Amino acid sequence: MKVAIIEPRRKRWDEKRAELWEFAYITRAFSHYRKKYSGFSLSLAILASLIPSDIELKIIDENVESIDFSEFFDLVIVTFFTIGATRAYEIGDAFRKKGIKVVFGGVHASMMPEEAILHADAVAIGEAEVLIPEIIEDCHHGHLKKFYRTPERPELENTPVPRWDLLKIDCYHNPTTQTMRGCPFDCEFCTVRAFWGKRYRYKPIPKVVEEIKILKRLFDKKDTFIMIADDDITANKMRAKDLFKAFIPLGIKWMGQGSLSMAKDDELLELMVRSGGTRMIIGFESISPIALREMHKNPANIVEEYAENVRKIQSYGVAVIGSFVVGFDDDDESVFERTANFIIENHIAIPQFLLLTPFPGTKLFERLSKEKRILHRDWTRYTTSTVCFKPKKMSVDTLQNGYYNALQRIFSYEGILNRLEGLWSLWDKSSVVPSIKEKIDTLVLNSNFRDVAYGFPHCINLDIEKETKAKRKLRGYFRELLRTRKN
Ligand code: B12
Ligand code: SF4
Repeated sequence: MKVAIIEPRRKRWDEKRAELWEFAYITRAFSHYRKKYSGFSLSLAILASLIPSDIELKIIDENVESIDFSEFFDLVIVTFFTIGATRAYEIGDAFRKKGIKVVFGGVHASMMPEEAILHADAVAIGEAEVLIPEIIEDCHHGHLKKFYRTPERPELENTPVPRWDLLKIDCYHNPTTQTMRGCPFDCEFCTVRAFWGKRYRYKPIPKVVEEIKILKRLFDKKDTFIMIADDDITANKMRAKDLFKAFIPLGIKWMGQGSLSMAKDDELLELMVRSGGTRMIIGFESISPIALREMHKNPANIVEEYAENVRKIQSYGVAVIGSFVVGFDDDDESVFERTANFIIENHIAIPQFLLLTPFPGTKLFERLSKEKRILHRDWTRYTTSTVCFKPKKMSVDTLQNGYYNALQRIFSYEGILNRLEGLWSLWDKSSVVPSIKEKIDTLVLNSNFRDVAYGFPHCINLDIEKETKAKRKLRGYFRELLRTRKN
């Protein structure tokens, strides 16, 4: 049997316009160091680990290579999120036209199986570890079922080591791994609880360490930078501390996701930084307590404590990738300026400023569908920078343009300068002073987010003189940092 595992190219809805989520922006950002794609989907390596060794296997990440549609396979497995769905359907159609069996899986297909099955022979709903063996067996005997689903969720003690070695490692900047699954919270806009369940499932720490050692060997770098794809690596503080202690001797740098509750635990923050945790994605989501309540956000999100939380976390030398969303039902036209002000005044290192997007399978999607507020199902536009639903307290245009305006303000030269000067002065006083490289990274990442933000329709009038001055200052910092790094 010959099997292909494919991750579709994330297709732009407008070829001329880059999107914030594009991994390419990170590629450009890091081009000072190396020109590589920033990361890969972990599912490629996990799916590969589940295919029996007597099966001929080809892994194709369409983001770094093209698909040869003339090649024959007995089975093509396609894995994708919503952003990849449109291209996945094209790929499914193309292989099926040639009589090749196609199976879809991943979050989007699991949430929209009836849609996905129109372009595949089978759709897998759930986690690969449980479903792949049955799919392979059925394919081998020539009778694939239409849908594969199981309520059973795999424990992570015995899952096979992801086959990162089968990926085209040289094409990627940094690897991804995962140490836990599940989330007990149920934020209205998120698919995590629906897909992974409400119970935290942990990979044993020695297993995580072994996997990281494999990644280090494969990526062959002294300070391998690893993306840890957990939804909240700090969810269980005791476990997180043990995990970070185990990371320290590995000599890695890593980024992860965590909740604001980390700000309350100094020991945790210190271990995090000592273990190489230099960037943390944190979901602030909204600066409106009403919106937070309505979305059922983690109780650790207390708006009055945000400013102190950010200051505390960044004072440890961490760059906060702060995720802020606008478009909630409680948001009116004032939300843009208030949110942009908060981000700039509190020196958020790398803002992730997004439009609320009703991804399928979320309670938000369900509610807005019932209220007939979903505008379309063109998944290429589910980018988190394009309005896909009718907002409650403003028009679609006001939300769209207000978003562009605030985004462009956050990433104006003045906005970047204010944030980074504030951040770096905090870092300079930190007991764990971040390396020059981290300062360069924040600058470069911001400048590349800026490129994307200003690729969107211009919705802002800026003081040209102030902008020119700020730009000159940022350039000066950049040159100085590069010089210091060289010496
Ligand atoms: C890490 C992460 C990121 C990282 C990506 C890093 C990287 N290099 O991969 C960053 C921060 C860059 C990121 C960005 C974004 N992300 Co994100 N991210 C995640 C997160 C936390 C983990 C992803 C992951 O690696 N999971 C582990 C892998 C193994 O899971 P998996 O791919 O789903 O595969 C499993 C199953 O789906 C299944 N499976 C998959 N394929 C197949 C096939 C078959 C045949 C079978 C049987 C099973 C199967 O088995 C696998 C293992 O059990 C998820 C939430 C989550 N917990 O999944 C959100 C998530 C994927 N992100 C999400 C979103 C919205 C985004 C952004 C659009 C946000 C933004 N605007 O910036 C961008 C888009 C990025 C992109 N280009 O696709 C949403 C996607 C929702 C959706 N319906 O598509 C998620 C689900 C979170 C949420 N809020 O609901 N993200
Ligand atoms: S946004 Fe975070 S806290 Fe909320 S359900 Fe998703 S993973 Fe859990």
